[in-house]
Amino acid sequence: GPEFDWADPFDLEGELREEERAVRDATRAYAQDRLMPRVRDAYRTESFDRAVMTEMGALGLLGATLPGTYGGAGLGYVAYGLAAREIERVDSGYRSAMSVQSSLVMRPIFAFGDEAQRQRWLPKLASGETIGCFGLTEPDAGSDPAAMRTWAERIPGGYRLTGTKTWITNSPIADLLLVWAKSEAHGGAVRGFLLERGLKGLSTPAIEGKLALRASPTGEIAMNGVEVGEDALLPNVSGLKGPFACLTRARYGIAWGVMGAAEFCWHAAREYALDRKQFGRPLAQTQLVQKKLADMQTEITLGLHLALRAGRLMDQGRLAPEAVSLIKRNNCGKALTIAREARDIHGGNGIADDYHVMRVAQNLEAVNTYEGAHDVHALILGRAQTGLPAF
Ligand code: TGC
Ligand code: FAD
Repeated sequence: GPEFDWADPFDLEGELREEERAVRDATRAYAQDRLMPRVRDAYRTESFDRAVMTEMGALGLLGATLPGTYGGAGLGYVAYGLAAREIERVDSGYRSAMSVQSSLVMRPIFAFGDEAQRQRWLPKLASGETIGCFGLTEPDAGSDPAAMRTWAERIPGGYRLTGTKTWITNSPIADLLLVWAKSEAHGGAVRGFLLERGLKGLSTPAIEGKLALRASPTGEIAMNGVEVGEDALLPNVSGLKGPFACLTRARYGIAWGVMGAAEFCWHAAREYALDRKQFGRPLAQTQLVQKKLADMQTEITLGLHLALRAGRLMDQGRLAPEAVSLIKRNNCGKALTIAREARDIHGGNGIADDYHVMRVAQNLEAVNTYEGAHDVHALILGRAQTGLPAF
């Protein structure tokens, strides 16, 4: 009869194309050889090695789905998802860096920028020489970005921006800050502006003391009358659908990424339970632990296969944003539960960073909140099936 592969029960591998497997293998080798040895200390000391960006750039992981003309690798969405899974198998913060640069900075410049903006920014973002960030969230506008207050006043030849963005991945180290603001010249509509570090009135203080995603810098973008020219405006999108369209792609990548984090925890818990003996037998030979491992295997298998289906649909332009909400929500929630269980199976050792599982669980707390909190995605799905917005 057919053999059961406990690690891949429904043959995900067999559904992948050769070039997708090649991207996955190259990313896995990089992540395990270069990121894994750095992550414990990076997390301890809250430090992010800028070289990670140029390394990812050299591998073609930044803006990977964009065409080669702008430095992209022209990959499909399944390959992009597989790469996110491999990077996040090490740390959600490294996947954050890849997601933000690719889906939240390069994609909008490609889709909504003019040719001059594309040529000026995309190749250097693709190589990782330039680091970008995405400023949507504000202190009083998180789940509800429509409540944003950042204002772009019309001035001769350009705009003057005033406001504060917060919880912005990579803002403290970004060279290029994509900021969404309500624009006086456009009847108060939300528009995207490209701000360069060094502008007068612009600062990016770091948020200190995070207990999640410590290997990923997070900060504010404070704009105190920052003046920019007309060429800072992204000309080809108006309204919240601009930032939301970027979020759809980033959320898709997260749905894959968190499954990598969950797989790390599952495999670590299984190995630990096989090695660790209490009451005269391995922990793995107890019913409670076996049930936990079976639940992990089941949820990861379901989550990965749905992520693959999502990627195929996205490549065909057939994946609706609501479907992305479903998979972002479910995969993040399930990954978080799995990471907490894996931490528990590790006993006291589970709280030590050498065992990694608690770092992964802490990270997933944040991933379950950013890019649309778990419950907010439930409300998106509730609206989609009842027609009634309950936000
Ligand atoms: P709503 O009326 O629903 O939509 C306004 C306009 O936008 C369109 N739209 C979308 N378009 C494309 N893709 C999507 N996903 C879209 N979602 C909505 C919509 O059709 C409409 O267009 P139009 O032409 O009619 O104007 O707006 P709402 O204000 O009612 O929205 C409610 C809600 C909850 C869905 C939305 O505000 C939301 O998604 N909130 C969550 C906020 C969020 O996700 N923030 C993320 C910030 S970035 C981040 O966290 C990065 S972390 C990255 C990392 O480090 O990896
Ligand atoms: P709130 O909106 O205040 O929500 C708090 C709680 O209330 C959540 O549980 C939520 O589900 C719940 N809630 C909210 N509204 C409702 C409702 N109507 N009904 C029921 N429950 C509700 N933003 C960016 O723009 N760019 C970035 O790069 C970025 N990076 C981030 C990195 C990190 C590490 C973190 C933690 C956040 C980042 N964010 C970023 C911000 C992130 O998108 C927001 O934190 C998120 O959207 C939630 O907003 P909030 O924190 O204001 O929470």
